[in-house]
Amino acid sequence: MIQIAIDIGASSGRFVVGTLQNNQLQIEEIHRFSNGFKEVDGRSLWNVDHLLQEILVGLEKVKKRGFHNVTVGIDTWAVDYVLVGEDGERLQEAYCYRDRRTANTMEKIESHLALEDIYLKTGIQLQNFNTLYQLYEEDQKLLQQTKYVLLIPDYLAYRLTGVAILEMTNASTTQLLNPEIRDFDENLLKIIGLEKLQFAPFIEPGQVIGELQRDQFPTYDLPECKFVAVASHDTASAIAGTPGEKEQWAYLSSGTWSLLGVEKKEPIINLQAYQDNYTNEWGVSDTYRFLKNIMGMWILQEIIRHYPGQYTVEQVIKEATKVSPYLQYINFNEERFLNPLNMIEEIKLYCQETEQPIPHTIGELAVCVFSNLSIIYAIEMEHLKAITHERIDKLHIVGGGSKNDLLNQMTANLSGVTIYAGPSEATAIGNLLVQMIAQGKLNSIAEGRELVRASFTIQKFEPQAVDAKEIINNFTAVTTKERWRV
Ligand code: LFR
Repeated sequence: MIQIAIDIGASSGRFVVGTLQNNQLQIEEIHRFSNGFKEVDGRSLWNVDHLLQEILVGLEKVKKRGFHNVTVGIDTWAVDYVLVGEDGERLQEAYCYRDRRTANTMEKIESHLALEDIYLKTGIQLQNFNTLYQLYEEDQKLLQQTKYVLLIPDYLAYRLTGVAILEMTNASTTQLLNPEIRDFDENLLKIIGLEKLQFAPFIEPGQVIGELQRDQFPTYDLPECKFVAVASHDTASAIAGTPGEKEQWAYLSSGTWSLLGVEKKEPIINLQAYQDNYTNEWGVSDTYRFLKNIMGMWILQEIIRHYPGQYTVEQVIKEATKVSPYLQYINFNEERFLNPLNMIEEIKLYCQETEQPIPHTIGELAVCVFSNLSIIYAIEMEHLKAITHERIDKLHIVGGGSKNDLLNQMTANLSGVTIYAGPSEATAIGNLLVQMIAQGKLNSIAEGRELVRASFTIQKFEPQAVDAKEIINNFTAVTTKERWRV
């Protein structure tokens, strides 16, 4: 039986077929579609019906390609959900985590439980978009009618198979679970007014969810599909598909977000991790991803959006190579860059407020983004080392952002570690590996990672001499709020 990964990111989704040939993993993309949230009456919403339709179109293509019997795994971004009623129907539109309704929710929740205690209970970073805060803002009437709160990939699988589950890796990002008991924290559930029964039964990556209910979709010519739970959180899949070997490597999953961290056997939940806002998301094979969310290619995607049809990412990177780097220092991890009305204006405003040169051209804007991302990566590598007390010799960059040679080199220079870039399709690959383990084609993630090393080109970037210290000091000086005029 052949394996198909359905990997849906914030800006696009893809179907990737994976086969093992001569001890190599071959992947082929057979369907791609767009995704993105839309602003509707001041709310940021996903179109989950569109995703479902594209999945059906993709499955038809699978059959047309001659694959009549397949296993399928779905992964998407984390934290967002759909409320489903007693009749199995969707009760509301799916909010995007960038929606502004949770801007002040953490302050409100603090009256129930100190943020520090929420962190110590869950080990999950405090981000106002976590499911916990989103559900806190949800309509209470709807919550009472809710049979299941289903995370996005679980909802899609539910519509296709009729089976409701809660996949563990993604479940951890809700900030409702306690790793000590590996179950819901009753106190947190009470705060949002939900019962544990309103979440579907847990499932681990590798377990079977159910069969595609082909009779429910009579207008589509569909293959026989067995839906397998993968690491349905895209970042969990990406790290499963990262070709790290043994110890002492960090990863940077570079897409809409930049997720920088290390893989651990145990979570690290202490004051320092809390203060630096590091998370402990659950991974495959009982691992934890100790990582930091860094605003990533989202910033660039938003800039490019203002030049409709004019530039591809590759062209923008080329423009950026023509401009001097490190002319502005901007902390892109500030809340104001999460979903500004106009990213370019927000960047310019920041530069104006901090009395720095204002970038104008697409090349200037892009190099400004890459400069500051490379600085933030370097700073976070230091934080990682300090919190984990580990040496880190290598940084594996995977995901679409790993194709950016300019940023890869800048990151190597500032962090002083060797970068191993690729594969760019690590998420789909991680999704496939879990299915292959479930099918008995592979024995473990370690074996899967070996396969990735043997199958894909990984590009190496050695650090070149730059005055990283001075650049980082300048960044810290400018991004310290007290220095601002406002
Ligand atoms: C990346 C990602 C991150 C998560 C963010 C929001 O696609 O899944 O891991 O923090 O999206 O869900």
